[in-house]
This record gives sequence, structure tokens and C-alpha cells, in this order.
Amino acid sequence: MTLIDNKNKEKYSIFSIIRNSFTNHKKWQIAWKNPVPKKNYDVIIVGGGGHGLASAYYLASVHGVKNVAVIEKGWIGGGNTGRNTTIIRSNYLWDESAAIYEHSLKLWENLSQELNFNVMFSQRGVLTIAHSEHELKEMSRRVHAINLNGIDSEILSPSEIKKFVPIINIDQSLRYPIMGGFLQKRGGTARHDAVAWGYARACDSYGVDIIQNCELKNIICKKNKIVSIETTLGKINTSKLGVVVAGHSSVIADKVGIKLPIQSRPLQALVSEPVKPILDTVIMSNAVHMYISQSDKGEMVLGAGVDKYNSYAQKGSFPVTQQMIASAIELFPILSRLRMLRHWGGIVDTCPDASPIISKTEIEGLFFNCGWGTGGFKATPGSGHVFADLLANDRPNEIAKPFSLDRFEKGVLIDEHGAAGVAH
Ligand code: FAD
Ligand code: PYC
Repeated sequence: MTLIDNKNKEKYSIFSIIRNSFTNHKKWQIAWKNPVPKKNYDVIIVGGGGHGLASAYYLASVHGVKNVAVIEKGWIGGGNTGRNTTIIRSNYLWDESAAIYEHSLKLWENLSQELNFNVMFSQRGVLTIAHSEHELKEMSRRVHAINLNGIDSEILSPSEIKKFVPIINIDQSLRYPIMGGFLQKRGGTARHDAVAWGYARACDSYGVDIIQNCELKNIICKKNKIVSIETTLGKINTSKLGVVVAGHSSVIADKVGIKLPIQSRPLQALVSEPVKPILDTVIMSNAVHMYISQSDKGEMVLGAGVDKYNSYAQKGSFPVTQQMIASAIELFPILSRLRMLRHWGGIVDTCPDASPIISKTEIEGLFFNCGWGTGGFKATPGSGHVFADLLANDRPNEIAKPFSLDRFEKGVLIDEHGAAGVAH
């Protein structure tokens, strides 16, 4: 698959970058158009986050379905795509999860080339640390399971961790001393906004309409089939609707009387003032609910667990912030005088087994891709890829099949609370 055809090659070439640098950043080409909605689309995707845009992109590029609109109530990437802490890894326990997260990681590895847009994917490693013998034993079971699926992961001792992360405190007198950890070297981070922008530009080049400031208000069905939707920009006809709205999935499902097995809760993050490079990997601690990385700008990016109650307020509660910062300072004393710049939250939809839903519904033409909880950024390309396949062919492929809604009736849950650990 290559995205940029000959017509568009010049538009995105090195010459256009040089030309733009001499024109004082004026006359930049627009990256995607701002169309008014057409009367009819073959497929409408609701939600202009990374997953929705990726779904539209693979619909057009892989399946040749181009009469597609992505409708977004705000601006693209303004939801959890632009609020997350960008950790990417595929070190999940169960085969079903390994298949989808590794599928995604492989797509990440070529995404900048695929989209001809630098998503700043950086395989700097993701290290999860253990603070008790029990946690370490559980990690070693996990590493074996991950390796059996052909995915990289290795156990590190405290001294190996210290060598890998010189600023970490491995003093055994800590309240939660470091007993070891496990590292996925191919894991890392990416620039979240760039992912949304890259997919949006790529969608646009295939003729997909990206319609911002357009909120889905109502879904119209006839004889249990989707026929149209009502939006803040009017009525639009379609027979296929893919709902990819992260923290608001239950709100949409409610419009057609479907009850999703989802809890919606705030998850928060913080960034500090920028400092010189001190941390070139990602560290997560499930036990103390803290994780940290350093952005390319130099900011320390910190996150914690979800709030313990359901809410649609896009901010996290203070006790969670307080605990996260106390843990960060204990593990990284060098941070004790660092000033925090920003703090925000996003709403995450979590299923009882901490695995996503990629599924048809009881209404013909209505599909949901949701429930990625605290960990869907890493899945963006893979999720879009398999959801596009489901929308195009009306059946889940082998990777998506285990994530159908009927697993909650059949009791075939895929319990990934352990892998989602740090933020749960
Ligand atoms: P979004 O980007 O939220 O897109 C959904 C869009 O739907 C939104 O833009 C919204 O405005 C739109 N929408 C909603 N309702 C409507 C409507 N009625 N009509 C039209 N549009 C609508 N995951 C990781 O893998 N690694 C991490 O490190 C990580 N850290 C996180 C940290 C925080 C603080 C948070 C909040 C989440 C984190 N996540 C992480 C989870 C990750 O952000 C999400 O799983 C992922 O971004 C979801 O992507 P999306 O495209 O589905 O959602
Ligand atoms: O899924 O790796 C993850 C994650 C870390 C923090 C939030 N989500």
C-alpha cells in the first residue's frame, strides 16, 4: 500500500518544504478540505480521533470504499487522541490481544512512510517495574506468554534497570523497592497529534470527507436497518455507520436503545516544564500507579490511574494527582523541584475485561469500535485496519472476531486488567 500518488507527490515533496521555508510560512497547502456534508455516503464514521480516521483511511486505501465521511463534533484529534500519553507496546497476555496489539505495532513501524507524514514513532522501549516478589513472578509468567506469541519482552534485574535508566532510584529501603522489571524494546511513543493529522491528510487525498464541528444527534433506522443520521449540520443518508467515539460510546448506543457493558471514567495526565534530556525510555509502575516518559520537547509526561467513579468531566481528581507525584519523586528524586505546566483528563470507556469491542450490533449497518479504555492509542492503526475490514465486508476478520459484543453473552472474556495495569 502506498498512499501518495503521482499527482500528490509534488504537493508533499521536499521542494514544497523548502519553498514554504522561503515564503515565511505563508501559502501552505491545506492538508485536508473543509467540505459541507453530501446527501449520501456509503459509510459514515462518527468520531474524528485516530481510530475513526484510521478506519476511514483503510476503508479507502485497502477496500476501495471512498464515498466515506468522518464526522467529528469538535476538531479532529481533540478527544483522547490529543490527550493521551502516547505509550505504544504489544506486551499483552492473551493470544487474542497479542494478535491485535502486535498487528498494530507492525503497522506503527511503517506508518510514517505509509502516510508520508512523520508521526515521530520512537521505539525507545517500555519498561514496567515490579515492586514485590509476587509481581516479579507474575511478570515472568507474562514474559513467557508474550514470547510464545513471538513478541519481544525480557526480564531485567534492578542493576540492569539502573544501567538502562540512570536516574531511577533502586534503593531497597524505599516503601516500594524495585525488585526487577520487564522491557519491550520495540515499544515506545509517537506524536499523538501527528497521527490524527497524518491519517486526516491521507483520508482527504482519497476523497474521504472530514467534517468537523458536526455532532451526531440521532440515528434513524427503518425495519432495524440504518437509513440516515441527524447531525448539527443536518440529515445525512447512509446504510453503514461506524461509531468510534471513545469516552462517549454509551451515549451514542443509548440513542438506539443498546446498552453497552462500559464504564466511562476520567483518566488524567500532566506535563512539566521542558528540561534537558534525562529519560530516553518509558517507565511504568502498576503497583504505585505511575508512569513517565520525556517528550522530544523535554517535558516530563506523567500519568496515573483512572478516577474511581464515572464522570464526563474532562479532568482528573486531586488525590490521584497527589499519589502519582509522590510515587514519581520517590522513584526519581531528581524530579522533586520540577514545575508542572499542564494537567488534563480524558474520558475512557472500559469494558469488564479491559479489552475493546470491535463489533456489529443487533441493528443492521450499525457497528461499534470502542472500549479501548486507558490503552487505545497504541492500537490506533491496527484498530482502524480491522474495523475497516469489518465495515467493508460485514464480518469480523480473524483478529477482530474475539472482540465481538457477543463475548459478554457467551462468557468468553479476554481479561487484560494486568496488561492495562498502570492506568486501572
Ligand atoms: P478520540 O480521540 O477520543 O476520538 C473520538 C472522537 O469522537 C472525539 O474527537 C469526539 O469529539 C468525537 N465524538 C464524540 N461524540 C461524538 C458525536 N456525538 N458526534 C461526533 N463526534 C463525536 N492509550 C495508549 O495506548 N497509551 C497511552 O499512553 C495512553 N494514555 C492515555 C492517557 C490519558 C490521559 C487518556 C485520557 C487516555 C490514554 N490512552 C492511552 C487511551 C487513548 O487515548 C484512547 O484509547 C484512544 O486515543 C482512543 O482513540 P479514539 O480515536 O477512539 O478516540
Ligand atoms: O496502555 O500503555 C498504556 C498506557 C499507559 C498509560 C496509559 N495507558
